[in-house]
Amino acid sequence: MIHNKERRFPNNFLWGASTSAYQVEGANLIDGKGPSVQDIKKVPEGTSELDVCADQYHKYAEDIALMAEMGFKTYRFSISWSRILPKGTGEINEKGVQYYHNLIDECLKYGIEPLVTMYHFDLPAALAEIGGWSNKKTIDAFVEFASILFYEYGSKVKYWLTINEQNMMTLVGSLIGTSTIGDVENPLKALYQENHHMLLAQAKVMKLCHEKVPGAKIGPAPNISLVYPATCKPEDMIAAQNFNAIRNWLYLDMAVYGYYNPIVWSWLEDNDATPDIEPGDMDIMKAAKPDFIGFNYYSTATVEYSDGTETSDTKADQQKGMAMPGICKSVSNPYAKKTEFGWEIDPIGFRATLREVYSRYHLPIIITENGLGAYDKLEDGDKVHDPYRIFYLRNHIEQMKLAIEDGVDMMGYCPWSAIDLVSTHEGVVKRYGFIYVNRDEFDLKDLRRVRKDSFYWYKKVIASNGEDLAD
Ligand code: BGP
Repeated sequence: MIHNKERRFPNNFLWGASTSAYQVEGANLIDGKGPSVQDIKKVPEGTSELDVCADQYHKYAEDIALMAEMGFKTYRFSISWSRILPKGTGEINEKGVQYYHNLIDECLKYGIEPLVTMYHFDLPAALAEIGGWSNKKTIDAFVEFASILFYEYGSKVKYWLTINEQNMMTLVGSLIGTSTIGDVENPLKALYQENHHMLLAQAKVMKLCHEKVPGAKIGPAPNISLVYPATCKPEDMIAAQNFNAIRNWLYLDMAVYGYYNPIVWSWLEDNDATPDIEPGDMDIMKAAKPDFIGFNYYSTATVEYSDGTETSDTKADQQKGMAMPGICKSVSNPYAKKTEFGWEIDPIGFRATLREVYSRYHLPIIITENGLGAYDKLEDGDKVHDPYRIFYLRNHIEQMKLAIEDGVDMMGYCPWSAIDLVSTHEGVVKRYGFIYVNRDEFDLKDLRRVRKDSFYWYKKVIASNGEDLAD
C-alpha cells in the first residue's frame, strides 16, 4: 500500500456536491411525471409539499452555472424513476428522458462529471401499490429502469450510484416516507425480505452496468456511521458490534463480497425473520462487484448494552440514535457537539469511519453526502453568513486529508447539498446548500439564488485542490 504522507488530494479528485430529485426538482406531477411514494405521503406537519422545492426542474441551467462557478468537478443528482417511467415500468415518458439529457449536457458543457443516483427514496407510487420491494416484480422494474438509463445516458455518464441509503429505508423508512409495509404478522421478516429484494436489485444493476456501459463505474450509497461503544465495558462492545453490523456492514458486505453479515443473520434467525432466499439469489449477489464505495456520512453513533426492556424509538431519523431492545441502546456522545437539529458533529469520527470502511473493503471511496443543516438567514443586503457550515466542512475535509495519509484511497467528496432543498422530514428551513434559495416553508417568494459565504469558501477549496481551507 502506498501511503500519501503529503496528505494531498489526488489531482483528479472529484470535488462537488449532492442533491436528490424529489428534494430539489419540484415539478413533481408535470410533464408526464408519475407520482412517487414521496408525492403520495403525508408531509410532516409544518413542512411544505414537494411541488416546487428549489424548482431545479426549471432552473437547472442557472444552478449548474453556479456549480461551475464554484469549480465543481462533479454534481451528484438523482434521476426520478417515475419521471422516466410514470408507472415504474412500461410506458416511457419522453419529456422526462429529455429533461435528464438536458441536465447532463449542461454539466458536461462545463466539464462537470455527472454522478447519477438511480434511486433516492422515490419509488414510483404504482410500484408501492403492488407491494413495493416486497414484490419481486419491483426488482424487474428497477432493472428495466436501469437499462433505460444506461441506454440513454451511458455514453455521457461515467459514475453511477445504485440506491441511496438502503440502510435508512430499512431502519427508519416510515420517517423518510419510503415504508410500504402494512399490517403483517412478522414485520421484521417482511422488512428484511424487502431489503433482500433491494440487495438483489442492486446486484443485478451493478452487473448490467458493467455489461452495457464499458468503462462506467458503479457503487452503492449507504449512510455509514461508525458505531462507538459507550464505554469499554465488554457488553457495550458487543452492542456496538451488533449495531455496526445491522446499520452498516450488512449493506457493504453484501454489495462488495456478496454474503450476509453473520451477526445480522444470527439476529434475524433469533427473531424468525431471515428473508426467503431463492435458488440463484446468492450467485447473483456474488457476481456483482462495485468499482467504488459511495457513502453518506453525517456523524458517528454511540451505543450501550441493552437489557431488552427499553422500547424502540420511533422518532429516530438518519442520525439520531435508535433503540433496538436486546441489541443496543443509543446514547449521546459527550465529546460531540450537536447541530441546531440535534445531529451530532464528529469530524474525527469521519476519519475513523473512512479508515474502517477502507480496511474492510479495499475500494476507492467517494463521499456522497456530508453537511450541516441550519436555519440560514438572508441578511446584509443579499448575503448569507454561514460560518458554522464552513467550520463543519473544513473540519471534515481536514480529517479526510488525514485519512488519505492513513492510506485510504479517496476519489471524491460531495457534501449535502449543492443548493438549498427540502429536507427528508424537517422542511425547507433546514438548509444545507452552498447556494441559498429565496423561499420560506410556505411562501415561495422569488426562488432567487444567492451565493452563501460557504459558496466562496468552497470555491477556494476546490481551486486549491483542498489545500486552502482558510476563511
Ligand atoms: C440523507 C438523505 C438526503 C438528505 C440528508 C439530510 O439521509 O440521503 O436525502 O435529506 O440525509 O437529511 P435531512 O434532510 O433529514 O436533514
